[in-house]
Amino acid sequence: MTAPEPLGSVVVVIPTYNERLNLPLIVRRVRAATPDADVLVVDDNSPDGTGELADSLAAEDERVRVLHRTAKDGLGAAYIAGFRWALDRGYDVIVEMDADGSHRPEELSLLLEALRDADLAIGSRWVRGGKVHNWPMSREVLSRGGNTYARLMLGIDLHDATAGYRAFRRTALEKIGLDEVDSRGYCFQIDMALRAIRTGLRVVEVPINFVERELGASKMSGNIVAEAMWRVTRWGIRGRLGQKDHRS
Ligand SMILES: Nc1nc2c(ncn2[C@@H]2O[C@H](COP(=O)(O)OP(=O)(O)OP(=O)(O)O)[C@@H](O)[C@H]2O)c(=O)[nH]1
Ligand SMILES: [Mg+2]
Repeated sequence: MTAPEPLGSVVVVIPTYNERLNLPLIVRRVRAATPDADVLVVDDNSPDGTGELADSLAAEDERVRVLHRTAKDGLGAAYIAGFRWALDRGYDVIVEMDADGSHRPEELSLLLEALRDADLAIGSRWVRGGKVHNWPMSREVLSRGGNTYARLMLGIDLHDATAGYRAFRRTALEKIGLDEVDSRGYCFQIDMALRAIRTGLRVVEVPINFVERELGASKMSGNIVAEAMWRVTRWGIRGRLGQKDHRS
């Protein structure tokens, strides 16, 4: 048996918009759980001062970095900016993680382990062993329903295509190509998963414990759900018409 290939340098990208209460907690947990990983906070000029708080965390810890953007432009755009930053600096593994504690840093090692045999590891709520904690039934119905719709519409074998806890190999992001991705809300996650699968990358789902945020406000909105619905519908129809390129 050959030894598993080393994964290399890791950066955890954390997008923030008004996460002042959560940011110090999540950064501390990431640093404790994976001391060798760097952290990049991508802040969209949060009115509550999250960006300045991120700067002070970065001043205390050289492994913490901050990317400031000028205005709220959606989760997808923030991640794309963070991915570009990470690729430019040569990181081998790029992780997506919410700031609100829903994605437990203590489970990051599970994703990184799974990435040894994959190009993209997705922390999944809806595979055997996956769990959600403190979610109202309405959110569970929305997430399960959205995932079932995406699976049937797009013909992909993923149970949690909207999950936002992910680890990519840099080569995966390079192959996917970030220039054409313009999904804004959590549809961004479906978009990236679909592109990964259609590019022929190895995608695995890892069961996680997803914990509903306790502090701060959700950014989920009707617009975000609507964007996901119309984009998935359009990609599904294009796929059926044989147009593999699902660019919007
Ligand atoms: N930079 C940036 N971050 C964002 C933006 N929208 C959301 N985020 C961050 O993305 C992460 C996920 O956002 P949430 O509001 O938790 O959305 P969600 O997890 O789908 O919704 P909940 O389950 O209700 O928490 C959090 O860290 C947010 O601060 C944005 O426009 N820009
Ligand atoms: Mg959340």
